[in-house]
Amino acid sequence: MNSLQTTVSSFLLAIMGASGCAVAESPESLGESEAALTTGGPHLLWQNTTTGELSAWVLNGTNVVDKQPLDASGILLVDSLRCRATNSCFNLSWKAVQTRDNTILWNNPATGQYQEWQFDYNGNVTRPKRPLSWTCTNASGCEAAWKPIGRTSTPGTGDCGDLGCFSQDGLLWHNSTTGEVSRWDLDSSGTPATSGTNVSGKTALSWKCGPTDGCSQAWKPILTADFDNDGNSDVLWHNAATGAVSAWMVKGATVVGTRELSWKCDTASGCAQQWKVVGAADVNRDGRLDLTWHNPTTGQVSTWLLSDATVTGASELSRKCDAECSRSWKPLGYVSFPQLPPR
Ligand SMILES: [Ca+2]
Ligand SMILES: [Ca+2]
Repeated sequence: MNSLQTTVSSFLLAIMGASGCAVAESPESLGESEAALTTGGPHLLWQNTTTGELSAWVLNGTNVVDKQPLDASGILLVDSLRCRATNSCFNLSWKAVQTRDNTILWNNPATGQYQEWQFDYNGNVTRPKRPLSWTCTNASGCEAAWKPIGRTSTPGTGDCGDLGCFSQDGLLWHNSTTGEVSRWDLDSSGTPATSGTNVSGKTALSWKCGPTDGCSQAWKPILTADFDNDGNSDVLWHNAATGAVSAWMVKGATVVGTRELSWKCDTASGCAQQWKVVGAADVNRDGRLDLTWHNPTTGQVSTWLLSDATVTGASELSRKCDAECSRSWKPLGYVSFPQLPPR
């Protein structure tokens, strides 16, 4: 057995060793003492694809301490918002693109719209933002050609004023036919409901991943996250054939290099078929991003703990979402709850 196989096998052993079974039951309210645990994060957000219900596993490191329901009652009076947790519109119309901090970005493929929710310390959705000013529709050919990868941040540059440089938000896309990786730049001016919803333009990254060099056949973009904590969101890719998981390290719109993780998840070992990336967050709270996977068959949720590109070990959550659970629930990604207000 070569070192690669050893690495894959030891990963599988590490994440498959635990036993036990639990499903994501209906959400429960948290007591006051438990509520204190819900501030900050990361916590793992799930969606019931039948009912649309949202529920978070509240994490204390790798221990799941309770669930926090996401109650969308705060938005029920907003007639224009066609997706809410009290009906089944999620699986019919709107699909989650990415969670980040206390936000969820949704896409309606029928209209090509993208819209963000913000929620408060109780998980109530308080601020459904206006849909982004650009759409990516089927009619225009955009939806077939371009897939959203995730939200991005880019540090501000130039004369930033007395308050310092604000980061520029964006939404990154990949066109697997042309190879282009391009960002919608989001204008952060305006009211809280409109800030970040005006697409001011688009910016192509300096590297492409298309079919001419074999890239887009082998590599799929997984998510965006800032792996080196420099304020620029990086792009994580997975090659299921080789198992390689590698990030494009980004500065502004320039890809300055790659960072390949020391562990792999390939097809030959069965890993790539069984495990799907859930999200990147600092699960063990050591200041470095980690990468979390879910196995819908066994229910395990396991995290590669990262130190730069080195995977230092795997850490499995205390709760599982197995095959029965996975028929209804799917992980959307990590969220964090804002701090409780002062009393
Ligand atoms: Ca970065
Ligand atoms: Ca970490």
